[in-house]
Amino acid sequence: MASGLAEFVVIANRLPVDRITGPDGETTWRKSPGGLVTALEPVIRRKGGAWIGWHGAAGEKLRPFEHEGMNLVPVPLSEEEVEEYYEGFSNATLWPLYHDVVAPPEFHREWWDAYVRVNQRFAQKAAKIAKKNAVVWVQDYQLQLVPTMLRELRPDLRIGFFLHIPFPPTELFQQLPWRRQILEGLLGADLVGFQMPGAAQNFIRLVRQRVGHKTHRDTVYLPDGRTVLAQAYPISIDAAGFEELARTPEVIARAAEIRESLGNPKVVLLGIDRLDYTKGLRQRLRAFGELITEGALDVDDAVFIQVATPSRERVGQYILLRDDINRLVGRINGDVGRIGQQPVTYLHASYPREEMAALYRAADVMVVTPLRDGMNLVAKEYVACRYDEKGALVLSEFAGAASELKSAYQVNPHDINGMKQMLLAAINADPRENARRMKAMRRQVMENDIDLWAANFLRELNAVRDPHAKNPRP
Ligand code: GDG
Repeated sequence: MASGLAEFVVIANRLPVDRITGPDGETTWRKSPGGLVTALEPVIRRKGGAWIGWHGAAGEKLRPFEHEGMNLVPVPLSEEEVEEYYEGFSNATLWPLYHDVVAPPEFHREWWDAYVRVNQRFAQKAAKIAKKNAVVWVQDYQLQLVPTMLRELRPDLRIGFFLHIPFPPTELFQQLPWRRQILEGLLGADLVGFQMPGAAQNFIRLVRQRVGHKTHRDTVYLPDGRTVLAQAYPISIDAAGFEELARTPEVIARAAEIRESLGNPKVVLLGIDRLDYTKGLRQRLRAFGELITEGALDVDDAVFIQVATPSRERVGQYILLRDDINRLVGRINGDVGRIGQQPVTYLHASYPREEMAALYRAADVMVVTPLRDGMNLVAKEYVACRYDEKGALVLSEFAGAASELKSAYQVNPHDINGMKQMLLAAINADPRENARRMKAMRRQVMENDIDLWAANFLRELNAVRDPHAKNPRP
């Protein structure tokens, strides 16, 4: 991508492609699955935009390249930066801090230094490729300093930021030794988007208390006359795409095959998560295990499939969690299983989208029980795949999705007894009751898809006008 040409720039920790090596040793790029890419790709194509991100290999420098009509601009990270900026500050400091401290965050000054350095690198790349007055959209917690760094380099740009994870209340955020710098970093944006209105309010309150700027409702008034809007944009999925996939004969056949291979049990329960301590895997498996031990569910009748996609495998808390879940699954299967009858089918692996759709179709009860989650797309994907209006969703009230999916069987994942009751309620409900709930949830998910999410955010970002700007935009 030539300098100064992009009218629209997305900045994210990762590029939207994965490198794959063919049988002949040739490497090519493949678009990574995920709603964000699906939503932003058409905008990037239409506007001749670019995506800036790390390409996934430490220590390697790559030139910008084009992939399926998108200009991709790789940002290099050294081995040490991956450890300190990505695994360290992003995933062992910010991630647990922003998720209610469900694991203790670690604070290390060298990690912070790497975070600043890498954020600066991303900002410099964007400053170089963005056209005059271009729109730049920065994504997520790894890049919270980029908005201000970029504004300093390029005051002409219109800058948006979206946080995919929760934004914590003051009481937790203030643990961060660099709390003020993070707030000031975000304030470089014209529009700061969050999943939930409560997160936007947390941010506004912190800016008032910690930085001392004047605020009113969703607006921050900066001393230089600029304003920053903080609003909620609950993210969604490519809902029609998921439904279409779930309707294919291959997926329908595969769903039947999955049930068959489990011995056609009466009830299939399903969990699909990245293997992460925020997802409440332990609580959900314990609840299910107890239902079997106590005889409320029969091991001949009920099977729990848990897919745990490998994630952040070099971060300490994730290594501990993996052992913990292995042990728990082993204990449940050992205690209550019989020959040929394992109550929990545990899969520590990742699967293609088709297999995910087949699993969603095969599941009578989808169990989504995070202790804290920005949104949770798995819950929405399940709903999108159930055009047959069958199946039930058990959903944690601590997932952002809970405020939209009101007809789910909502649970407090810390309350194991409550969760057991709700699992039984979902399993034993009259199918008409479950159809009623599913219909209501489908209305929500099918109407509010990822395209609408991106369009809403970008419309607001384009509408942001600064009455006091020294160089008002044309
Ligand atoms: C963060 C926030 C927020 C999972 N395993 C496989 C696979 N997946 C896909 C799912 C889903 C996505 O990964 C996971 O999204 P979630 O929203 O459930 O959770 P996080 O990864 O924690 O995402 C979250 C999200 O950002 C978006 O803003 O909702 O709150 O934490 O799409 O389908 N996909 C494939 N194979 C797998 O094995 N193909």
